[in-house]
Amino acid sequence: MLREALTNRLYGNIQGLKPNQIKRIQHVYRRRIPPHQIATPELARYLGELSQETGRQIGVLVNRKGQIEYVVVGDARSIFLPEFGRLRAGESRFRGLRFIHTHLKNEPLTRDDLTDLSLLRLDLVVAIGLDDEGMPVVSHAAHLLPRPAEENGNGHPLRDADRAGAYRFLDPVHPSQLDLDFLDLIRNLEEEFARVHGARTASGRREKAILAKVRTNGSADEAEAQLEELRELTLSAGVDIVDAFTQARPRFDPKTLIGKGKLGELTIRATQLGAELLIVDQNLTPAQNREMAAATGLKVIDRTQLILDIFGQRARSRDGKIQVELARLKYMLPRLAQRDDALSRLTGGIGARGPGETRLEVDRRRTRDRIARLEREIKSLSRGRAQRRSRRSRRGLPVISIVGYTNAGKSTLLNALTGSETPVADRLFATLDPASKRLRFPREQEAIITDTVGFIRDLPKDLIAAFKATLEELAEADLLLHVADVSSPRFEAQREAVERILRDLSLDAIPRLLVLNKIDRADPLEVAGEVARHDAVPVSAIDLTTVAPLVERVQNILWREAPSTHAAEAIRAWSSPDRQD
Ligand SMILES: Nc1nc2c(ncn2[C@@H]2O[C@H](COP(=O)(O)OP(=O)(O)OP(=O)(O)O)[C@@H](O)[C@H]2O)c(=O)[nH]1
Ligand SMILES: [Mg+2]
Repeated sequence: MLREALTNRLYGNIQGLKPNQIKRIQHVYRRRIPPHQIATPELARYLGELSQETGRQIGVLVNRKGQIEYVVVGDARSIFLPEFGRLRAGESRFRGLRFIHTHLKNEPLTRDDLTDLSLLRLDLVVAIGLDDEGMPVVSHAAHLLPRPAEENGNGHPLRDADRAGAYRFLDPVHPSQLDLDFLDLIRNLEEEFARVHGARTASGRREKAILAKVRTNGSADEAEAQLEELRELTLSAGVDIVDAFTQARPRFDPKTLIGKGKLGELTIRATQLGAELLIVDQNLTPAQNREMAAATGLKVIDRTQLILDIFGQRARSRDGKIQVELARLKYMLPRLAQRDDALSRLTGGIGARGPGETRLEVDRRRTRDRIARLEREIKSLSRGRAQRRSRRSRRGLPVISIVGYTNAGKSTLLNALTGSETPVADRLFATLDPASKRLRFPREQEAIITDTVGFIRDLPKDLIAAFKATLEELAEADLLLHVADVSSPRFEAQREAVERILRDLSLDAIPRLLVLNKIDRADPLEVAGEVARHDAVPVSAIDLTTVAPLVERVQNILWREAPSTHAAEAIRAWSSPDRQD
């Protein structure tokens, strides 16, 4: 029975076709396939005939009712599917569309066919191989698999994506013998996908991520170390990692950072492992983020957003919350401005419409208003802190600020020095709010010692701006204790990153002392080398017996062995020449 065609719009390469050919290709929309069948021999013949005549591949996207939703024209060797919304790759359902198209030279499924299958999560991809007369001779078909296949079958060469075991090839048969029950097949597959993913999500509701890093220059070791840091950041954000990889490329792909083939592979992995997040070790432009999300169906998170998320989870005090929110809004704003066309592009062609322009205008204006308000609050915050500082400096106590890479042991050291119990944790950015404590030295001397938020390589600039109030505190310090984890394989890179940030914040004029922490876990020879190289002090902040030399050294710096507090005053003035008190 014929039904009214949904549309007669043709997609793809229709230039140069004769009006009569266009009309006959449009007639393909009138065909219908019984739901249990993959394709009918009649449809195969008709597509073959049109392909033969035009010298172009012709394809159809068929829904589960057997209706043809799209008719697409390619060229002699390839065909491009129209842009339609991607599904979220974490889902266990497929697209609900299968792609059936002709191959003029009876080629087997191509790499592009298989990429479309996985990227678009098609139900099935079918190539109808034609002979020289345009008669269908064989159909090649493949579908996705929920887990790596043991065998590949059918003599198809193994490629990377195959090794990931992403799809199964059906036996090539003549189109009239494609008698597999399509609906049965797809239902079983979807159930299996759901089982695999369900079993994994049942263990907890944490999100799952695949990590990716693109290496354009620098060594493989360095890239590996950076990926390791991304791992720690991800875990600190409370996200599970199901896979991670680096890709070496001469340069970033300007649109999607990662190459198209790799993205396809990654989407397959995400589907198999039930991941819904893709976390990349680069900072993405809003456009790149959009492209990558569209290409993979995954939520894409860049390094800045990951760090912002961690900060968001950690912020406890009012100050901390305001600062983090400001940073997040600033990060969001340009992305918000892009959202309308992103959505309309993503939903284009499938009917659903994105939110209207007005709604987004409102969102943007509200965001800007809120940013302005938060900035005012932060200004007043800064003033409050400045007042507190000046009260403190009237009391004449020198200020020591602990700085250093996140997780270096800053808070642990503060606790060890002052006998306090600032929370400590083996995760990144455990401390967000600076805590100030009194530190009593043996010779009746006193100082204020402050713990700060940890630093990290490529600290997002919005975050630095937002944490200005906190970081300003550092400018008033008489001594910066730079705590570094000497047991880390990334010690040198971390030490340098901190030095760079101090320079960027114009804090490098303040006297500072490098403290090599976690010596209990480090090689003593290496520690000795670093001590000599940087005139540093070794400690193990978890072992109180190791901190005495540090206390001694600090005391000597602040008071230059002079026993009176008057001298301390003098030295404080000496040690930070540009303070205006
Ligand atoms: N083995 C060993 N572990 C240490 C030492 N110092 C700190 N740690 C551990 O390192 C982890 C991080 O310590 P924190 O004091 O929270 O580090 P932090 O520099 O304040 O980190 P953030 O606040 O997250 O920037 C904790 O698990 C500490 O117990 C040490 O000397 N030796
Ligand atoms: Mg801390």
